[in-house]
Amino acid sequence: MTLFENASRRTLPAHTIAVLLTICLVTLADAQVVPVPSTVTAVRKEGTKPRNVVFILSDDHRYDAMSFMGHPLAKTPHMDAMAKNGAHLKNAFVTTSLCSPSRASILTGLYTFRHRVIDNQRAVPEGTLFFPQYLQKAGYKTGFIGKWHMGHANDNPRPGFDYWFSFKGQGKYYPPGPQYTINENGRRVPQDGYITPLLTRKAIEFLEQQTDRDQPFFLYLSHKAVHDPFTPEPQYKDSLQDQLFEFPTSSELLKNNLKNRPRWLLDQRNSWHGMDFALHTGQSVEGFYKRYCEALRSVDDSIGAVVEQLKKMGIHDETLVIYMGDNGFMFGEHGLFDKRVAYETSSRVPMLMQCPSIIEGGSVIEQVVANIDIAPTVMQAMGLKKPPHMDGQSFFALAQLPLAQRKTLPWRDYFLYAYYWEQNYPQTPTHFSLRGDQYKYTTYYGLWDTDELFDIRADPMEQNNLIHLPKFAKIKQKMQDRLYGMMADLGGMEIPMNPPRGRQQNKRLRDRDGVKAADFPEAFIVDEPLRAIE
Ligand SMILES: [Ca+2]
Repeated sequence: MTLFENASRRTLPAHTIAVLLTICLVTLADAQVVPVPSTVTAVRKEGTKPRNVVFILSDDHRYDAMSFMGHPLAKTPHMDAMAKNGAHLKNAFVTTSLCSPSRASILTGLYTFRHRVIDNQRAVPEGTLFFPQYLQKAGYKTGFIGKWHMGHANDNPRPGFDYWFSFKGQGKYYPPGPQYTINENGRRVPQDGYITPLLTRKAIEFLEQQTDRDQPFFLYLSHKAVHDPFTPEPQYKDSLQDQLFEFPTSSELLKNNLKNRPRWLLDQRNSWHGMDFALHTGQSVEGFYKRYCEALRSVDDSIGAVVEQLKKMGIHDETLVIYMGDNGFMFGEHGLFDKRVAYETSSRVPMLMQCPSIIEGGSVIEQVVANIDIAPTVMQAMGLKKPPHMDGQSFFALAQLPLAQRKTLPWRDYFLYAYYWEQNYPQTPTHFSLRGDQYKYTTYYGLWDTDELFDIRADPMEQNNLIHLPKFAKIKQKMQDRLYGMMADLGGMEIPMNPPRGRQQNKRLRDRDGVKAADFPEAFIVDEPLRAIE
């Protein structure tokens, strides 16, 4: 019995059946890798009304730093309101946890091994297609405001946008000098003060100009915050200074490697990306975390201002608003200070969506969704078919279904993650990870080190590496086979490489055992020779 037959027998409403059928077709179309085309062809879905969409992205916002999730430091009333008025996609991930690769996946709908933006140092390869190009081709109005960050070389308008307001690379919280400028549609304009409210004002201006109700619009508002150097807006600065903070249990310093941790992980603790030498400063992770949450307040205000503007324009209920972070961030988890790795706190992101006319308030979506799904989702909401070359799947229809139907839908059962080593930050190796609903397997490629297997249901903080236990050998093998099978099916069996560019951060603090490398995992150590040769 097909899903559609199943749905028909229960005499579901016509709208629900249409949604289910759409998901079936989308899922079936994902069977093989289709090359990226050389031209943009926007194909409209018959009988659908294009919807306006606002996509708000923040930088390095970790999945749990929202007050409705009970976070001890974050204050996010507007994110909380989005969750209440719409859906919280509680299992949202990025396929590579790093600014440029994740942004490239959002804009292309492709895994990193296909778009090949593997670091933050350079522009996208020639021939890259961004999904707003399809929206523009369909006659919709598109705007990009904020951080682009694929390459530091220039801030010129990129294809797919009618309105452009952006800066080179990471951008700046405050203009570094009077000569500093931002690119507004090819014109140089000064940065007027602290960045987050400035980007918000530009977003509101863009929305105000969308007065033609027959021309749908797409706004991509991409915040610079809350990337380091964590710099709050003056009204929020030091507001969390006296708040109590506890380090996560996984930050405990281990004196040996009896727990079979990867050597690279133990070494990374004393590095630019480790809690003992964070960003090569002597500062505490606690102070960094508080400033990060203070800077997040302005991003939250920005969401509130955008939602308020949609209300003013009378289009609040029918406009789809999506909020997400480009990657997670660790403040002491596993002894680390950054993202890049496949651990949950790094690869999970916050994601919220609202569209009150079709999405029930307070919905919680359990399905694993990802950055590669944004392009198909926005395209579906705007009445366009997903181009066949994209890896992601639309979750727009998923969010509209009642919980009971949502649970029976075909959806991805395993989530694939990839990170590629770069010389700038040599402490994080190339690795591939597969996350199922119970087990997560991660392999570190090209290192003499231990892989990891976690039961993420029983051990969500990934503290007990099961990979060397004989009773998990079959599960490890199954996960490994599935990982390489998926990589082969999706076109990921070649490792993308770049020549080195930019500074290398490879220093360690001597007085924190900096001259010593970590112990080998206990499972690698034997006391007697293993073989005798005659
Ligand atoms: Ca980022």
